[in-house]
Amino acid sequence: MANDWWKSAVVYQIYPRSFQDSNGDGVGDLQGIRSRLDHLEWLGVDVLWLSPIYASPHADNGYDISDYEAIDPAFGTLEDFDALLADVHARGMKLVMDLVVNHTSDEHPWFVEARSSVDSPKRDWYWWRPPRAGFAAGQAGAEPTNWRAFFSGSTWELDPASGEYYLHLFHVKQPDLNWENPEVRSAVYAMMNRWLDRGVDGFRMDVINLISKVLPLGDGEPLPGGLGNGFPLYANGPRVHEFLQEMHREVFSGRDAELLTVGETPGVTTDHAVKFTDPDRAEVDMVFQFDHVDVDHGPLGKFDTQPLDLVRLKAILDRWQVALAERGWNSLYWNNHDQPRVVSRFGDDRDHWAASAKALGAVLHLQRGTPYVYQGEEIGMTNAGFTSIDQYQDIEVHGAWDELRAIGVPDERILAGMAHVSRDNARTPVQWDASEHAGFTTGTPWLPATPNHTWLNAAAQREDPDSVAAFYRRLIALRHELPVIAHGTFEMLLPGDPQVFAYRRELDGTVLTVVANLSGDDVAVDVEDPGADVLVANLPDPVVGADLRPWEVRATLTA
Ligand code: TEU
Repeated sequence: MANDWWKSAVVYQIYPRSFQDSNGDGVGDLQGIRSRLDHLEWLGVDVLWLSPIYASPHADNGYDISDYEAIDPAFGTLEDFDALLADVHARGMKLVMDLVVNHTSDEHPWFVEARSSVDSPKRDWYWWRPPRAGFAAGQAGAEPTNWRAFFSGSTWELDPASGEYYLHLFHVKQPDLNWENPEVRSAVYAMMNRWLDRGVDGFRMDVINLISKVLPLGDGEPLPGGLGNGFPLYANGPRVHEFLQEMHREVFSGRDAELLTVGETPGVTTDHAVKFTDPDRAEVDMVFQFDHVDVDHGPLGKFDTQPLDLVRLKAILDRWQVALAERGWNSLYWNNHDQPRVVSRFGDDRDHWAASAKALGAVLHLQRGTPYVYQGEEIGMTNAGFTSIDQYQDIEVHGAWDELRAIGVPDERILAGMAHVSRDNARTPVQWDASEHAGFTTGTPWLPATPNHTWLNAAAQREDPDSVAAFYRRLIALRHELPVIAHGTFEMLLPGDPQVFAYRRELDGTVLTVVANLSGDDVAVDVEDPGADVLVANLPDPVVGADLRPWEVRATLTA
């Protein structure tokens, strides 16, 4: 197996809670995943990435882990896991686990012990600080730094017993591990090694570029609302590359070629991304950057959603293609469990649902990088259509609701933003068929299935050669078949065009040209080679060189 087999691979992300329930409790589980492997094999994906299935109080749906060695009973048992892994391998696929080690749950025994006493041998496994000088514990403004947490409020929580605060970049139930402490790092590496020894094929590393903080911890630039922006003080921090190189030595060396490692890296710059993914540096295979999915955020954050500026979106993706052309490697994604559904966000889920889902799929999959398909994306699943705050389960939404109301943003505006970009949009049950609850569960689903499952579902699409799913299947097969897709150069075309996304790929004399109309108007394009053959298209009777119809995509090949 070539060392860079993952350059021609496609990864499929499973969010177990919403994928398939097998026991009627309304929560997806490992046996449920086993029962749906046919679909994934049919689709042709190479690697499955499982969002966290470890023991967890589920404050953040499993991104708050209380035991790295155990499977959460909601999902099954270790035996179920071994059976799933064996099934996945038997079908020629790989299985990658989520690794959440910037923080644990506050219910993890490490934190319970750390919290028990200032003298605990585990005290220094987390970040403890006294109140700010001149302030009493609990007094307003006593937090050791002014940082705002990702899920609203301060990043510091007072532990009344000791009068000290602990750091949580995310939720109060997600205390940050102190990676400065070598014992923490050894414990994490040992745990990773045990999972690899068990047979897993790699890791998707949650917020891995946040593990090294600038010391001493200090205040960030003030934000509206009184807190400060700590991000530059803990993202891409001073020791992050050193830690990942150490992890590589301690965990991956010797078995690296078979594995896939991907770092989730919010706020990563292209310079850091090259460092993270340059094979000579031995850190990770690829990272997830966020610039393109932050494109519609407004001054008040993600829920202050702005209309898509396509020229800007293209400039961002072009910049990433260019920056990682010589060294390093891109991940390509529109969707994951934290992002709204792309057909609703950048496509047109009302008038051109199928065409826009396919056009967006093609534009992404034919770029240079490893594509990730998030469950349900392959059938063009849409946003949830929630209209009231009570319909949401996500902690991020509820934190933001309180915070935005407190600064006077009208409810309707907040709800409109949430309907566009809340994470729950991605977390409704996978729409398997037209039956009640979309075939996801026989019980009551933890989040309701979207009503459009009566016509938008996998069963219907598997029978239809023109379906969104059939189109994704073809895109995945093309990456396996055509080296120009995996390995060719990338050149953006028509960068200033506000409706067309077009680019050219080239390898050893083979030229692949992609032209996509990401609008509902007819538009002219003049960048295709008139002698080229249509490789893949989303509308009937494509004609090379003709005006693009609404949401039409054509990929053409010249040998
Ligand atoms: O997400 C980290 C992250 O920076 C974002 O995706 C974040 O959730 C989003 O910007 C909020 O709007 C990872 C996981 O993917 C996410 O599900 C977890 O909640 C988070 O880390 C904490 O573990």
